[in-house]
Amino acid sequence: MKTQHALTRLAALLLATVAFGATAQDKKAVSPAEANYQAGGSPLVNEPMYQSTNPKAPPMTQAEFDNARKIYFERCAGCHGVLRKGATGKPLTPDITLGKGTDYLKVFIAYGSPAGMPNWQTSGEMSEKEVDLMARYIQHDAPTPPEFGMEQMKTTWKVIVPPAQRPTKKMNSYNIANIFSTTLRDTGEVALIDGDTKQIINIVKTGYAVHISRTSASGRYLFVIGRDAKINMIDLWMEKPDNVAEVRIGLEARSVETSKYKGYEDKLAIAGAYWPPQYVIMKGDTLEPLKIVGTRGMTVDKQEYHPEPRVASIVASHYKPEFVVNVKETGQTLLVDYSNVDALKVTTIGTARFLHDGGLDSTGRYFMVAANQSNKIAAVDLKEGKLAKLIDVGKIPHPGRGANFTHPKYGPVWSTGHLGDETISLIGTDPKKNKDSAFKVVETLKGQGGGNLFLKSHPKSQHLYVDTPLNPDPKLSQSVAVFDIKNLAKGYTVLPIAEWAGLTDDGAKRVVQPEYNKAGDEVWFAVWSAKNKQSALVVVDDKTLKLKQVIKDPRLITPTGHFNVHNTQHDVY
Ligand code: DHE
Repeated sequence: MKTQHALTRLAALLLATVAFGATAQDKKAVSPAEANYQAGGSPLVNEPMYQSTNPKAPPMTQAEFDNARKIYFERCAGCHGVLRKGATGKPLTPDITLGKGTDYLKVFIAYGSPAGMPNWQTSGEMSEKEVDLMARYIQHDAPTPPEFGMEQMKTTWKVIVPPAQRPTKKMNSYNIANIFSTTLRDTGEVALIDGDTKQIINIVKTGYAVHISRTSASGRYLFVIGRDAKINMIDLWMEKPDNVAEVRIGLEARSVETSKYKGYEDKLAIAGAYWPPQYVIMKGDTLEPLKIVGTRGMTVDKQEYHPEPRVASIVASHYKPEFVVNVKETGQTLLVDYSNVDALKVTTIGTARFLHDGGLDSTGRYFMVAANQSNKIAAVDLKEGKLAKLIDVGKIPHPGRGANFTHPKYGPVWSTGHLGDETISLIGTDPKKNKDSAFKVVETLKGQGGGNLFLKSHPKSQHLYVDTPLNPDPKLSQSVAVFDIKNLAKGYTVLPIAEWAGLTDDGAKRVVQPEYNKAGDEVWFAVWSAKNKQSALVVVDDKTLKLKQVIKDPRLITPTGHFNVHNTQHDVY
């Protein structure tokens, strides 16, 4: 029985690799952690969609179709795309799947593939019945979620406190530059925490699973965006900081930013959607949507049309009145000149697929963005408006916004860790004084292991902190590595952050995202447990690398990202 099982699996793997036309990129093994990271649930699961039955496909009842669609948007859309036309995973359209047939597809779904398809049935995540359901579902035409244009946006737009009724000066005694906005992922809230006293100021209702928080140029407003594309605008001058405006800019999204160029401070906001593929420019004081721009278009390499290129990271340039908008599936970085929203000028810079997260170098001139499935970092020159260099790095770079520091030998560097290996790539960013090192990997550090998501340093710190929340070994996912930037050859020190949190519940306790306070002498970490388990924030003294404080509160449910107002406002990282 065992041998038969092993043979079936082998056959399945061979078939799977050959039949879906493996490319160079496919040959790399993908860990379950990486696959699960990409396969995060999509809010599109709740959208009504028309069932288009394909007469050539195996029959399904309406109930079966709805159930399969739900599973698809919960588990599969993140990689295979909303329209199943392929994203970081393979296309699964009927022209391909019908020829394979149900039996073949069942094997593929059940056992996975070395190209990164998870083994849904043998891992216990799907039952045999569900695998059969999915094998039939993907032979039917993909249902298309609705578009989301100006009319729909306007119906979701609310100005809770109009600008004229807002305070004219700061009405509280908080040191607002040192407030932290912490995502409470599964409750659809952010916690505003006083960085000085470590007390919770307010728990603010937001969209579901807020992805990032960004501060306006003046430092007064905080913008957060949920996975469901709902933006909340929080006024930090209020006696108790809270929402003053909200809008939904699509059905699924990850990025929001505000105008930072001189003369445009706090004037505009922008957000990018995963679905529909579009970005939206809004008024900076009310979130009134002004302009929607679609991102459907051609890929940078094969110059093929892509029907759903998702908007990944967005950052505001300090050099020009421009937003830097990174389009994932096409591998195009757009410099959107917002000086005249009615006549938008967009510079399209071909970088590489699939663009994800990134940040500015220490001068703010270069935007360093990860093309994660290409294993590259693109350095985009925001002064000249062109690509400075494409740089090969490790496997699946994942910098967050990256970490800037001065390397003792190579001068200013920007660094990224990797989801797919244990390395940290240090890239020179100073073409003036350190020309030979500019836009090259000048040194590769070895961290604790793969599964890194974020790393951070600070101009006032001597340290570089690297997390590994997606490493399958709990010892690694519950701790962080710290490098002494003056003595990188010494290797790293491990800080047992989850252990320091002293949580009595068992569970994941993933340690995620180092974030400095304003002074740069403390580093905060989230200890992220399941919704029904206790979580915490752990504050480390940056000088001594000793535990400074643990913040626990029953309201701190599933904390993930946390953003210091000052550091986010000034792009200090
Ligand atoms: Fe993120 C940044 C997309 C999974 C926490 N994440 C980003 C950005 C993008 C993105 C495009 C850059 C935004 C910007 O700078 O404008 N993230 C995605 C996904 O598509 C992915 C892989 C799967 C998904 O379904 O969402 C994904 N991300 C996660 C997580 O599982 C994390 C750990 C928890 C969560 O919220 O689901 C997570 N992502 C974060 C955080 C940042 C982020 C904390 C901001 C980092 C920073 O320092 O700026």
